[in-house]
This record gives sequence, structure tokens and C-alpha cells, in this order.
Amino acid sequence: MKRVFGRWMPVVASLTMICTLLTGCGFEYNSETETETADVSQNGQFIVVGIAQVGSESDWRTTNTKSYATTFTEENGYHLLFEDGQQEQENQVKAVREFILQGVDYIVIDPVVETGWESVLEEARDAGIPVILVDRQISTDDESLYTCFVGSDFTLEGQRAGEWLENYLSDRNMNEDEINIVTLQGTLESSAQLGRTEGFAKISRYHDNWNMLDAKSGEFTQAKGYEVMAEFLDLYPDIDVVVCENDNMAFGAIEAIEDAGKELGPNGDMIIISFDAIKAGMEEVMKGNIAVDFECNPLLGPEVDAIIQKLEKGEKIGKVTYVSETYYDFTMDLENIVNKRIY
Ligand code: GZL
Repeated sequence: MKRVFGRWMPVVASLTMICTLLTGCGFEYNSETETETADVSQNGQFIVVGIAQVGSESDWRTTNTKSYATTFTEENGYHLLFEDGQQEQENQVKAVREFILQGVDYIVIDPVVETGWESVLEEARDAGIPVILVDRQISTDDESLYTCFVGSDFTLEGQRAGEWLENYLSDRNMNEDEINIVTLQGTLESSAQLGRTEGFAKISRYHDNWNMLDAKSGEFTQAKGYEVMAEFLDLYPDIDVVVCENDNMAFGAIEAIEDAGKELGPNGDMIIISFDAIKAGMEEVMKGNIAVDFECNPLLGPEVDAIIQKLEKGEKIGKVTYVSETYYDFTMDLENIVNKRIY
């Protein structure tokens, strides 16, 4: 489709303001991770990208949004239309329909939940607009509804967490002990929640002595995480392991556990296994409040930029790209890594 610079001015003016607000969110951004300046054609054409973001529920999300805001800039050859879905699928669907109406060049969606996307994605396909899924996936039999996915393998993250707990317990000759486990799940039916829960279950099912006492959604937020953990502490007097499917819920759980006068850590009453490994989460690992934190890479802006640049050149791209991730636990010296952490 033809990109006419003049057509975008009124939209760009207001959205540039939104992006400015976003980039003003006080994050220190490590310029090394900013994308290479894309080729901007001499006649001032830009690639117009519409992003339908999940919301602003967590620190991870803030960094993820910042990554898009600092990648899809005019100096990199883009105009960014950005919509915050406030964790509601209907808001994201509305945003995608808006992008279609405005004839953007690419639609980027981070689907808050996996189902309910077919009709709006058919509209985007009928309009000839490529859709790139980021971070979370959708469940559909029709793979023609999106061009590709780039993000984390959540099931692998959950599986690694289960394997870590196996090693932790065997190191302490606790393989036969009764281990009471509660789980603070993320937003139900999101691929991050489904994957992490499923991955951990792939391991826990081999351990009859792992008692999966309860699981409840903390919506990936700190406030809800506090609430759910306080409830679990009332219900279960002897919790050994708390699995938090993101750091913000872990922060809420830490508060609730401390308020209940319980000790965290390998020599305390219980340990926390968390996900995201944002800087603040790793600082809790250093304090011993989180035993292990599984990384989930939020810096997807440059990944999407690279995909778009390939598509612009007519190059073939893979359907699924998983970003590389690791984990950090209490046995590691994290000082240097944490100091260098940009988010
Ligand atoms: C994971 C992402 C999740 C994070 C949460 O990639 O979808 O959503 O783990 C965020 O912090 O809210």
C-alpha cells in the first residue's frame, strides 16, 4: 500500500505525544539495545505500525511498551500508532479495527488471551495487512490469520522452573519429603499463564510428594498477588513453595508473607519461584526473598523491527521465533548483572 506522509500528520502529532509520554516514563534505556536506524526512503515515506498492547499491568509490560516506543520512531523510519488494551480483549479488537480503517502497513498484537481473535484477524487479512503476534500467542487452526509470532516459550519457562525445584530438593535430600505448593497464576487463558502452568505441571506430575495445594490468578499484578497470597496463608498453615507466574505477583506475595510473620528463603518457612526476572525481581533474589527468577525477555521492539525489515524486502521469515532466556537463583553472584540491567 502507498504510504503518504501528509495523510498521517494529524494522527502522528497526537500519537507522537503518546509515545513521548511513554518514553518519558523515566526508564534509563541502554542505547546498545536500540535498533539500527532503518532505511527511510528519500521522499519521507514511513512504515506505519499499529500496536495493540495488552495493558500496563506489570513492570515487565512497561519495559515491553518502552521497547516498542523507542524502536518504532521516525528516525528509524516508522510512525507508531499505539493502543493500551487495559487488559481487555475488546479494547484490543477495537484498536485493531481502527488500525485497519486507518490502513496501517503492519499490525502488531500482544493478545491478552489466546482465544476470540478469528473474526478481527480475518478482517486484517482481507485488508491485506500483515499481523505480527508478539509476546503471547493465540490458539487457532488457521495459521494464515497471522504472519508470524515472536516471544517467549512459556511452557519451557514453566518446565525449567519444575526442573530447578527438583534439583533444589535433591540438593537438600528432600526428594521424598511432602512439599506443599501454591501457585499465583497470571491472567487466566493468557499464553503466559497457560504455558507456565502447563510447563511446571509437566514436571510436578512425576512427584507424588509434591502437593499442588491450590492455584489462583493474581492477574499479573502486585495488589492481586498480595490478596491471593494472604488468602493462601489463611487456608494453608504449611506452605513450602510459592510459584508466582510473574515478579509483580511475587512482590505482593513477599509483602503478604512478611505481614504474616513468616520467613522467606532456603532456611525459612517457604521459597518463592518467580518469572520475568525484571531488575527489581533480581534484587529480591539477591535479598533471598525470591529463590529463583526465570527470565522473560521484554525487549521485543528490535525483534519486530528486524521482522518488518525482512518483510519489506520480500524475504521469507519463520512462523515462530522464540527469544533466548535464562534464569537467576540465590546461589549466583548477581551484583554485576543487576547493576547492568536496563529494566
Ligand atoms: C510474559 C508476559 C507477562 C509477564 C507479565 O511474556 O505476557 O505479562 O510475565 C506481564 O509480567 O504482565
